[in-house]
Amino acid sequence: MPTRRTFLKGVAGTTLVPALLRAACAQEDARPPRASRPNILWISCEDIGPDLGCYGDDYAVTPNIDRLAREGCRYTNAFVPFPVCAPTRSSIITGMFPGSIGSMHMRTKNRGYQCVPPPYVKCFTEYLRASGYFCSNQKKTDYQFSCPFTAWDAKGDWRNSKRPRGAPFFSVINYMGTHESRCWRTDSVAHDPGKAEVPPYYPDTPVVRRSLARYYDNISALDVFVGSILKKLEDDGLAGRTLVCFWSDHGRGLPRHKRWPYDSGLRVPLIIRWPGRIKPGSVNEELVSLMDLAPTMLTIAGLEAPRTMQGRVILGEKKQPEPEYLYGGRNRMDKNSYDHITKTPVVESTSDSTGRRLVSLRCSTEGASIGYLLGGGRWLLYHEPVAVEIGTVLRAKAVRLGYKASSVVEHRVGGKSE
Ligand SMILES: [Ca+2]
Repeated sequence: MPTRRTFLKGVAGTTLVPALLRAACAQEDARPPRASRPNILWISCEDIGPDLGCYGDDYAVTPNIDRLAREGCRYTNAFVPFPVCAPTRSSIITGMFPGSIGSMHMRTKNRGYQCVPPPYVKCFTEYLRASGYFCSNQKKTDYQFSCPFTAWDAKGDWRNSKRPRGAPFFSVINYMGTHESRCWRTDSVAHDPGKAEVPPYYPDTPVVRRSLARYYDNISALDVFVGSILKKLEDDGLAGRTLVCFWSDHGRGLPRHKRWPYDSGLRVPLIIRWPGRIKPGSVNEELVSLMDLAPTMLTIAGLEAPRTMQGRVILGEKKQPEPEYLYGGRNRMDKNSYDHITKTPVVESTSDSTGRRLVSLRCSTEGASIGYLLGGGRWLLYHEPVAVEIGTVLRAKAVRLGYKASSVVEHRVGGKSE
């Protein structure tokens, strides 16, 4: 009978579909009884540091999150590997450091390319799903690569009608209301700007104070949202057998926090409630990375984490020792498109010995394919000078695989060398 290790090895191989089918069948026998497989609910949010009442922040109004901490464990040294959304989210979903899978530049989405992780890298939810978990995501992905169709069953939460009756679930609900873009409007704030604590690296001005008040207003709205999700879980009678994990994807969406690899950008809140398994009101001071969540979720679901995962198991029977260090960093921020746009081709025309006009094209982006179009014809790959009539209009553009195409250059062929 295949073991779980051979199951994971098979999933990570090149014969993915047959391996998944074989392994999924094997899991019906090999996996632990269903009762030992907890439901898992992640409530994630954007762009906040541990600026919550339960972390000792008196300015924050967060009764629901504070209650979650009283019922679970509050991690005081939780960090993300990169201080910005997409690289960190690529790390959370794969259990890998962004710099080791090519996802370190912010951001690939809408930039015309995506990162290509090593072949053994998978979204950990692919393993959960193959083992029988119903996995739903509401709804942010932002992984730096296109989300594979094998990663999620549906959007929404555990109530989704696609969930098989009785199947354990893994649901992620992401709250966008604390994103940095929601801090820009400061015309009306509920928190008293005069009571905001201004960090020493900010000027103490009304604009700064109102921005901080807005930031905390958004956290209060997040808290209401968290309370509604937890109530929904309780209403469904699931709170006692569901692990709840609350986290933020990086620090404050304010200058010197988000995008910067100081504690202000890398340190995040992390609270985990697991009834019967985690002592209520406990505090964990270990160094923990959100990259650790992937292998941790797999092991508490009764699976083995692939050895290639760089995160560690922070919870449960397979818990691994605290590391001496965590690694964090940053790379390009919102600038990487400059290097991934193909350069526009250069057009030159000359005459050959018979007086014909010959058009030559070249592109300074190594490896780019140059295409040309004559009149109303078709785009063709350029490979040698093209003979044309004087007055012909030639259009050209280029593209390198994985890059955005260049802009189009238009050239009317004249009678002299150009
Ligand atoms: Ca974010």
